[in-house]
Amino acid sequence: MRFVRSLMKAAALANVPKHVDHFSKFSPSPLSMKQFLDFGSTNACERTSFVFLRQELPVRLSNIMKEINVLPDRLLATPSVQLLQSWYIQSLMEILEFLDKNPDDNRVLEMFVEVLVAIRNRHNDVVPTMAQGIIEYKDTFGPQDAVTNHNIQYFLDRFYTSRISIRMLINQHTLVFNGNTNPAHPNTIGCIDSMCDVTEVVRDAYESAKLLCEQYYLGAPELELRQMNGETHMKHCDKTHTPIHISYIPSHLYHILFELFKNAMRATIENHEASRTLPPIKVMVALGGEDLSIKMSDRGGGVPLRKTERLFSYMYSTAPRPSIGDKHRAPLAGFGYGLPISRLYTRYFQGELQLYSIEGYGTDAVIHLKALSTDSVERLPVFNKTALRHYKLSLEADDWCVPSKEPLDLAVYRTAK
Ligand code: W6P
Repeated sequence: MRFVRSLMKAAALANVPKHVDHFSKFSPSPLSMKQFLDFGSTNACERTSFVFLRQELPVRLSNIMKEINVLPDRLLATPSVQLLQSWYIQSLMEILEFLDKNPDDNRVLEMFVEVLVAIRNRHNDVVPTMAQGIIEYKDTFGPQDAVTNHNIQYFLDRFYTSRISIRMLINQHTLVFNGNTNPAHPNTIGCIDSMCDVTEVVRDAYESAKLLCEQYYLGAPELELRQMNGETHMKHCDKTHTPIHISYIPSHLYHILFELFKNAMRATIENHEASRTLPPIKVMVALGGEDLSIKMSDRGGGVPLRKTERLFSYMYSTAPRPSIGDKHRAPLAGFGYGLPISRLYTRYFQGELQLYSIEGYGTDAVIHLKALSTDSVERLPVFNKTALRHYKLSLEADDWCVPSKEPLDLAVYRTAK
């Protein structure tokens, strides 16, 4: 019996590349915030969601599995990336089991939820595992060239976006169809809040970052919060006090803001060690007809322009994780991938995250989100020829001059009179 089962398992495994080829030929189908909300409201139908997901999850998994396969061989061969690939293969096989199951059978639907939960857990540590792969690669082959750096940046942005989107689909299905509604948040459907109070999330994220900051530094900068509800057309409404609501995933927004607050607090404190007062972190929340924007300004001394790109670089920010109990570990150091992944969260629903730093003064971090749920549509990577071309870019000569360190010897040009 065991023998038969292991034979079947081997057969399934052997068929995986065929399935990956098949499903990667489809483009992922981006959902809008409104579609996510519809899945979980009155016309919610677990059967429809199941039929959609048993196709869409393999499509999203296969698209990114194809892209993992074009990573540099030396990175692909690391134990971490091998482990990661085995998770993707296992999860894909588990979902494919449902392709020939009856959607009208409630036991099938129940089993599907269980499998999704198991898949979510299996992939919990994808980010640190991938980071470990990058470390192994860097340790073995040294600091990499600009092309490798670019390719890894390009790949990880797409890989982590894919992961965010797959987890979003799994979270929505498992939360909406487990029968519970959250009484504290009647407007939430799964993990989406159709009335997400942005200012409230800003305060929450500030308070958590403040606690962490006080543990480490014995103090934290104050928060100065202002808002402008530019969509309030009523004369007697105070634009600075009418709450600002959008359809969004509060946990994503919290994650982004918490990360930004940690960075702003650390910069502020380390830049004012000598003085007795700390300049506050100023946050402005503004709602317009199209955008919801949040600007967070610190006076932490800023970062030189040359180094701002590095703040989003996976290669640069991949350092061995500080061991637990390490006295010198800085809890506000930004945990490596915090900023790049926060930017992916904003872009995932067509938003953006930008840093504008003034060296010698401070930094403005600006988040732009879509104010309208009809504009909030998933932004998803697709594996096609264009994507493949990005990896094939070779190290050709740059089309801008390289400034020379040697002063130009103008004597050469002096012509005889
Ligand atoms: C800094 C560096 C940084 C990154 C992100 C957010 C705020 C800040 N402030 O100095």
